[in-house]
Amino acid sequence: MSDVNPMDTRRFWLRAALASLGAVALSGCDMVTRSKTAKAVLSSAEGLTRSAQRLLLKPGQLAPEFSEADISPDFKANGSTNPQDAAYLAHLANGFADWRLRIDGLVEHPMSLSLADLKARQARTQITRHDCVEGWSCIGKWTGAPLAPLMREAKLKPEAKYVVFHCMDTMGGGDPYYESIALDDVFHPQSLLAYAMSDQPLSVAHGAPVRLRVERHLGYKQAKYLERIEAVASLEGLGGGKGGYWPDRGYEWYAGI
Ligand SMILES: Nc1nc2c(c(=O)[nH]1)N[C@H]1C(S)=C(S)[C@@H](COP(=O)(O)O)O[C@H]1N2
Ligand SMILES: [Mo]
Repeated sequence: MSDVNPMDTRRFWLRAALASLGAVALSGCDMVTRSKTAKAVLSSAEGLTRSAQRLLLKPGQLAPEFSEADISPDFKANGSTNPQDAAYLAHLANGFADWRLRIDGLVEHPMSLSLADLKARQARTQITRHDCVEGWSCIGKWTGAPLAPLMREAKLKPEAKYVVFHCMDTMGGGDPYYESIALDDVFHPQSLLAYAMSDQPLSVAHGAPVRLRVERHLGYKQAKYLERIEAVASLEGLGGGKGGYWPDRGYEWYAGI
């Protein structure tokens, strides 16, 4: 068994556990029941993953990429899918012409980028699998500006340890959605500021105008409706202090898969 990749073994174990909970097909994506048991299985797998991934993955290792034929016909939308926040609706109404993505915090050169600025940059397209912690997966095709060159241009100060993604949606008027990643993922080649899905401008449901793709992580890290990228030394002063909307509510911050 020495040539068996331990990650494959772990994935097999996870798949087997999920299959035993009863997998069903829905909307062209893999779906498992949203039972408490499914969530418990998934979150214990996340606990395993955090240490397993740190041991097994080299920092630049890529998430698997798929072919056009693998793309899910109907990629599920989840979480906020139609933000009603006034500022978001105003941006949507004028086609995001005045929308800017700010890059600030612990950087030497703060930036403010229009959608056209982002589209004028180097682009990358990747077909990857999105795994939601609720127990479904879809394969989608994303195009966007790689994060690494932008962050090199903004130039992190030495104290910067994390990058925080601030979103425009507030989940029904509550706390704004946000997420954060560490520097290995900031400079990972598959980390994208995605503005297109299946060669079309990103829909509102999937995060228009721009969302993060950080492919070695679970769905809730894939922050939609971006407006600001902030470099910070610590996650303590933000939101509930756990580095993200869902981590503040009990999910693992390190959502590696
Ligand atoms: N701003 C924002 N980003 C978000 C969410 C959200 O509610 N708001 N939900 C997260 C969750 S749990 C998942 S699974 C994915 C869903 O992305 P999709 O709608 O493109 O499938 O977005 C993530 N990013
Ligand atoms: Mo999710």
